[in-house]
Amino acid sequence: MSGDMPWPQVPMGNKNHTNTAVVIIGAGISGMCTAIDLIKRNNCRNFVILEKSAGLGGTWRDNKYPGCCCDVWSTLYSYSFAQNSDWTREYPGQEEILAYLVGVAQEYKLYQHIRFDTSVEEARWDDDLHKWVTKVTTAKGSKEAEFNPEYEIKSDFLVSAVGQLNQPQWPTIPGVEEFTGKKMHSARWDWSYDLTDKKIALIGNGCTAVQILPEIAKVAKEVAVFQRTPNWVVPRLDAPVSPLMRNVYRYLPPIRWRKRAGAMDFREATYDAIVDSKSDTAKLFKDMAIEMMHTQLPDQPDMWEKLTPTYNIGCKRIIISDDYYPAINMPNVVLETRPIHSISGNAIKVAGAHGEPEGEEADYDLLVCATGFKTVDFMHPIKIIGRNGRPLSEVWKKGAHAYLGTCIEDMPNFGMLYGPNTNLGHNSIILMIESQSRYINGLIKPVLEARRQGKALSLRPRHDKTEAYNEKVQEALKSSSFNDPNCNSWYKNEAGLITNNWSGTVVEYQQLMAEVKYSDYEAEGSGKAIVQEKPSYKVGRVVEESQVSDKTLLALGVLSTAAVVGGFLMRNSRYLSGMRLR
Ligand code: NA7
Repeated sequence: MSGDMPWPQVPMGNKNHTNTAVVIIGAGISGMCTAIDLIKRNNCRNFVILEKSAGLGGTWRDNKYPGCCCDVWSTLYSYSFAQNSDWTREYPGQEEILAYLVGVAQEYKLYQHIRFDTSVEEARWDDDLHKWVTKVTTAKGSKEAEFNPEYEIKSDFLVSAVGQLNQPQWPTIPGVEEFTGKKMHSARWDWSYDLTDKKIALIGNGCTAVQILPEIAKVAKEVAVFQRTPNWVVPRLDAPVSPLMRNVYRYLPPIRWRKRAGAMDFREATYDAIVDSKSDTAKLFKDMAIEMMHTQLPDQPDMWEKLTPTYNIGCKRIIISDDYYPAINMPNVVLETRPIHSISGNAIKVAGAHGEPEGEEADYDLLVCATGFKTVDFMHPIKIIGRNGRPLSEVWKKGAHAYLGTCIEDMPNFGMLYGPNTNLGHNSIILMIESQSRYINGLIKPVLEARRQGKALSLRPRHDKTEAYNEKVQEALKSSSFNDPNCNSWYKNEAGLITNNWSGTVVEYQQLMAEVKYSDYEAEGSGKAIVQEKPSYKVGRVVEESQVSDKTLLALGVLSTAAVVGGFLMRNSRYLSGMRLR
């Protein structure tokens, strides 16, 4: 396998099973993007992707509950360099997204780099070697585990691509662990369980629960939805994409680009609605939400009261759905807004105004916990130990933070994707991930060069730069809707610090990430002259917003139609001339 390619083009072979240039943790959208950029931008195939699951796709493999789909338009939900013309709906479903990711992995020959069923337990920076030492275990019951249950891999660079929505959060309700019926977390769905005619308790009413309810209510005998806090729900306006339009997007790329740029423009324009409760767009979204609720639940003021939030729109993730309220209105669905007191056996007891058990307890066959993820415990449960043996938990004792949401002080040669303060409430996360992947690859470049020269180089973000950056982000977030004290959300940690969301638009972030300034980093090792001689490196940004007028795109559309038709005629000229002869 090692072949005769020079390093770092040579992929890891058997002999280098435990020694590589780059370790990437996670084979989801972020890990795949970083790997593709390593190949394209650094001409590097000397890397390994460690994946805990038995397949790739990350969150799109984990989350396969009924109705699972993305709340970002399909037109924006693909890599900019691998745009998908084949989405069958305006909002893509989980199975289609997973199939798309598998296709991309095949196209870039990523499978040869992925070690499935391989879980990272710990990664420790070795100050003497200038390398990360990553400890992995292989899944119990796998063939690998029979002879190689755990081992270590040394690498020059470490990338965390484990995402923010990775570890399921189970509710802390007394008795939930002992529930005697069937119990599932939304991110661990058991499709072998038949829902037909079952009595189902659905805990939660976030984005996930809202997608699950309409599907399970179709077949269940009864569904009780346990809502703790109401959410703002706006229309989704989903629709199929016809085969004709899919062909148009495939063969006339300018039309696809126009659609994508339009979606980007619209999504960026909704930024105000999310962060500024006094903005016109926030008011527009609120009005839309209320109008839809009143239309879909006509003449039900009691329900309107239960379902209308008292906090700013955007404070929690805005839910996009056309079918949640109609599902709530079904005769076999009950909305329960009293808190859950406890669970015993397969029964749920609710609580009255003072926390005391109230009313009859009800029995359920199935308990669905659509209760989200451990979002503020970034990289949980992996132990990361940096320079001078400093654990990440100590760096983050006041809350997760990173330089540009990507690099962490005292963690040399380390980058993370979808890290602290990089989540969005208004646009596609893939846009942020691509920026981070480019940036991280800009950091990896001199590290690879140093090793190629037989030297070592470590880069870690400067403390003052990290502090100044995060102060600025937190200052901007203070006045945003995310900070509304009237709501709790997965964007904040227990102390109320917003650790998950970015404070600006996507374009602002992309601009910030378009250049790697090595002077923002402490450089150490025999190869440090490499970055001293070239203090910065432009990685650029993917420009997704509209740049050209509709007229120009129309002209491009006409040209590409001519090119397609011309190509067709040339390819078939013999056949066509044969036709003429006959
Ligand atoms: P979320 O958005 O974290 O929602 C979790 C839901 O579970 C939310 O409605 C919570 O109520 C509810 N919850 C959590 N614990 C309890 C208890 N103990 N009792 C009742 N209800 C509870 O997770 P999702 O999976 O829906 O979405 C996560 C992201 O995935 C989403 O934003 C998209 O980006 C994709 P609360 O509102 O906290 O009162």
